[in-house]
Amino acid sequence: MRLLIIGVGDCGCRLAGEFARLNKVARAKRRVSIVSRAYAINDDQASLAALPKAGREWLHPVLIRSSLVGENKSNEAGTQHMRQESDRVLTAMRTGGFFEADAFLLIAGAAGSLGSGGVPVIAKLFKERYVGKPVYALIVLPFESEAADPQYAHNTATCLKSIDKVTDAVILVDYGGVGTWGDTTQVERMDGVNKDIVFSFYDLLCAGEAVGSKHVGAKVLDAGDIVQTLTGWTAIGVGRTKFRASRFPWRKSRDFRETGSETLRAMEAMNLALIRLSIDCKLEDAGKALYLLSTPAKQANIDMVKVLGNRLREVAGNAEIRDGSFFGARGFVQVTVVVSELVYVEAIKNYYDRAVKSARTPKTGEEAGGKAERKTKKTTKKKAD
Ligand SMILES: Nc1nc2c(ncn2[C@@H]2O[C@H](COP(=O)(O)OP(=O)(O)O)[C@@H](O)[C@H]2O)c(=O)[nH]1
Ligand SMILES: [Mg+2]
Repeated sequence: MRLLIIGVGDCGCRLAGEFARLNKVARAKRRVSIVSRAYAINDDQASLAALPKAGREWLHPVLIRSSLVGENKSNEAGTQHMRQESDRVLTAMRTGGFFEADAFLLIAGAAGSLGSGGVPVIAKLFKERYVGKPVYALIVLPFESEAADPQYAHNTATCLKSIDKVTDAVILVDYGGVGTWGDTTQVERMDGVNKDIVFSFYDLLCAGEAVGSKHVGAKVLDAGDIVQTLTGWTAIGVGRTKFRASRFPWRKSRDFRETGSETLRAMEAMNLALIRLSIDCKLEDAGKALYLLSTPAKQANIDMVKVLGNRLREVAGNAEIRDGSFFGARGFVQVTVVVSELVYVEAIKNYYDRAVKSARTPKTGEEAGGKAERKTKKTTKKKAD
């Protein structure tokens, strides 16, 4: 699957940069292209200039005017600002990447202002302009240490409320306890977190693009399968386990014990993927799910796929499940799991509750979210006229 990436605000731009970098890796190592173009939209020139160099061929920074509201760090200020700048943004995006993409992925940190408020505005514009192409969002929830800040809680709640209505799916990422904003190693840690977030998409995006190459597994998981799966609140996770070196490497066929232990490894990888899902959720609630097995071609066996399927059906009993395999691994087995159409996500409810309770915020998350939503509707309607 090939994505057109649009990162908004500091968090969104850094992740867009990571996607561009990952595309470079995919092209070099697997000879596939997974990002048609990555746009990084920000009002902060220094932040755009600091984006990594690797993958710059696919990364297009879009500098918008800095916000007139100045120090207002609310989601609403971000929404308003993006509405004013939306023409500039759309013009800057004329450089393309639209036609080749199977879907759009908009990225932002939920607790900020420009990304949090701006992504729903762009999502709505895209939904109206590019009918038929799915619009997805990747939303990063604040760190545990930030969540106590009423402004952050309010922004997060408002962002979640409005993004849900204007996209086909929202992939939530909650790194909970990782790092604290403001400490000295933060930039490095953030970099690591960003790499982890983006890497979880690597196999998933490559699998369907590798058609006709040595990477094709027994069953291809392509863009159509991913589009069928991604619906509403979504979590993604990746698990990897190493294969032990064969005791008899000269033998062509491996005995049942070896095959059995390899299948066990695949199972461990899936369990890891489930533990590492990007957001805590009730798996039994999921309406859709998929798993992708990535192994070295030599170690692939039919049992693995079957065993993994049984395991996922066990934990996500109500989900419509899709699967595929892919020979992208060397010396290890890697499993990607996506669970989608989640009905209840504890973290979302917590943010709604927190925003409502928070005394310092001028409005409750719900009111503000609804208002932002109505305003967006009005402006886009005006534009359409
Ligand atoms: N994972 C991750 N989170 C980030 C990054 N930069 C900022 N954040 C988080 O995003 C939120 C602030 O959003 P930010 O992007 O700075 O605001 P904006 O520029 O107004 O959109 C906070 O919760 C930050 O911890 C990043 O590079 N990676
Ligand atoms: Mg910013």
